[in-house]
Amino acid sequence: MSNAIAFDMADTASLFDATCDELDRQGWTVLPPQALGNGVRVALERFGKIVPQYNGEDTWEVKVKPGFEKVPYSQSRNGIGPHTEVPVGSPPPRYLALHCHRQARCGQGHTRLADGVAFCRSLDAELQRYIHEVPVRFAATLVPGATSRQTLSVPILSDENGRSIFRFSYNQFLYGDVNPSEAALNDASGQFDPNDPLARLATLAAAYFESDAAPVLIPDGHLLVWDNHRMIHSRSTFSDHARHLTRYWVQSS
Ligand SMILES: O=C(O)CCC(=O)C(=O)O
Ligand SMILES: [Fe+2]
Repeated sequence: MSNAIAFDMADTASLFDATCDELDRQGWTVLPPQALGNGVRVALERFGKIVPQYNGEDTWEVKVKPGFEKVPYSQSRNGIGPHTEVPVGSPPPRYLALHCHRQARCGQGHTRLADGVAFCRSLDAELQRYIHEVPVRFAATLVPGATSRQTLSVPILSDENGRSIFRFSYNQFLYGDVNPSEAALNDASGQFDPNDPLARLATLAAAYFESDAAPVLIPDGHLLVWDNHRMIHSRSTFSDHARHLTRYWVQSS
């Protein structure tokens, strides 16, 4: 093995160690293209096993497709409220990853991240009790308006096999589904019961995001990875149709 290759491998290994530390510390990290020389899949194997998504495939293209102009959906240009991925999963994927092929050039389209556990600590005693004790029926359709949906009843913050898992969906709490249809959005039309704990949590999370979320505009060729049992993410609206990311779900043992 040449010295240059040996140096490159050592370099990549220390880069990984640094990013793993950052992931542990702040709940998310961005891997640069140099760390992805052997491919995104090889890089993600450091974190766990890539698992199939709602479509049964290992990857999901976060890319604008026609038909989703009015809904807060990954394949639209619309913003998406604060959520964790796959709250109906038991467990949800431990890590989420977004590999950026081409970021929006319009200055928007940020993936925003905030610490869900810190958000929980910011709540009043009544809501703290609610998130720990009251099961919430999470519901997810694969595509807005589809008939088949997955559901799971579990408290927002639960302990599963000795690990704390945080689940959240602004869409679900306000519109009844992780991927609400246009009809569900119109039905609600801004009428929320201010005493409903789920509506209160959705509103509080949106405000928390305004002040505390880190806006990440993943550069082309980079891979954003975050801890989906701890972090909440959202997306800002954008206008550039060419934005293209590939999403991965990673499960750890
Ligand atoms: O487009 C993004 O930055 C994130 C979209 C999203 O929430 C997802 O694909 O899970
Ligand atoms: Fe998401």
